[in-house]
Amino acid sequence: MLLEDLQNIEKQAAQALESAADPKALDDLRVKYLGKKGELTAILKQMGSLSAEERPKVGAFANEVRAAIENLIEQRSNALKAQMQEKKLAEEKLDVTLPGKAAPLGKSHPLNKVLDEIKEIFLGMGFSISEGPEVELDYYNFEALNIPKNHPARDTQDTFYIPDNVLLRTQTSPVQIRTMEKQRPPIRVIAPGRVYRSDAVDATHSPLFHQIEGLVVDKGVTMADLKGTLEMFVKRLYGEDSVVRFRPHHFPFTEPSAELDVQCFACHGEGCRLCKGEGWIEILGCGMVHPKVLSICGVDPEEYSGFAFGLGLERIVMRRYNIDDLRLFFENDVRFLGQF
Ligand code: 2NL
Repeated sequence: MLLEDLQNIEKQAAQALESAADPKALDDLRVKYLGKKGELTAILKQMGSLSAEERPKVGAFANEVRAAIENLIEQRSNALKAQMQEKKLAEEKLDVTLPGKAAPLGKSHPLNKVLDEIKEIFLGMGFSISEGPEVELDYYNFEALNIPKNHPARDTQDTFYIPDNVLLRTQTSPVQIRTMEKQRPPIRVIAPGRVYRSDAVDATHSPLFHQIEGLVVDKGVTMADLKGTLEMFVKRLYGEDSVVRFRPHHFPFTEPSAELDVQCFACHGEGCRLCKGEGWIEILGCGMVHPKVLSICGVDPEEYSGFAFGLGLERIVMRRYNIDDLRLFFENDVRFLGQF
């Protein structure tokens, strides 16, 4: 009787396991047949009523049935795992021959394109690139540059002042003043960056624009170094056949001071629309660093001398790409930016 029951349990278990669809169903069946309160255990509990002769036979058979069911569970479990793995692989199937999704590529801003070119030229001449704060102290923007208190550049009409001697820098010279304070000569740096002036926006004015300043300080630096370095810069930027001239000028922070013009590349000095009939195009301002400025920065003007220069980036880029309105640089219309 019990032997028959055991046989039935094995048969039922085998059938049920056959249709167990997932690990949870499989575990439920294991509990149902082999668990402490399971069907096999229930049979074993009835063995007390058996004769001493029958008991070992039923016991041995019960063990066989348990082993058989365990074996079936194991097999079913392996089959389920294999099935799930196959399903997972099918779901993750990837066609590596499909064409990829093209990422829309951005472009460098025209100001950055030309700035990168200018940086390369000066890096090639042994300069390094320095940056500094756009919110500056009055001291670094004006005072240390020997710009007197009554100088028109200091006018509140032109400069964005923030209370307590703080302002938005109107040139990148403060970066170079800070460099001289920190670093002993020889110094060869350029300082590109944003500068601010309180101007109304139109085709040629913007309250934010970009400047590149340069500074060289060492023993025995002369006007010849200034002229040679800046002429070489212009030739790298505009072509080796460019013709330059230096015109006397005045800046409070340099003495002597000059402006550098390049001969108009459209009319070769004849005078045309590009150079507004001048024959020459103004590129930058420059000069020998004023001894007062060196002293203020803790550099002994008896021992060292230097030259400095400054140029506006926007004007150079506008001429390069024939852009007639400064506002285009700052509106960030992709139809404009995509053209360079
Ligand atoms: C211009 C003229 C110039 C400088 C900038 C400078 C900086 C230091 C000391 C002396 Cl730390 N000078 N900078 C010198 C001459 C001209 O800029 O027209 N910029 C647009």
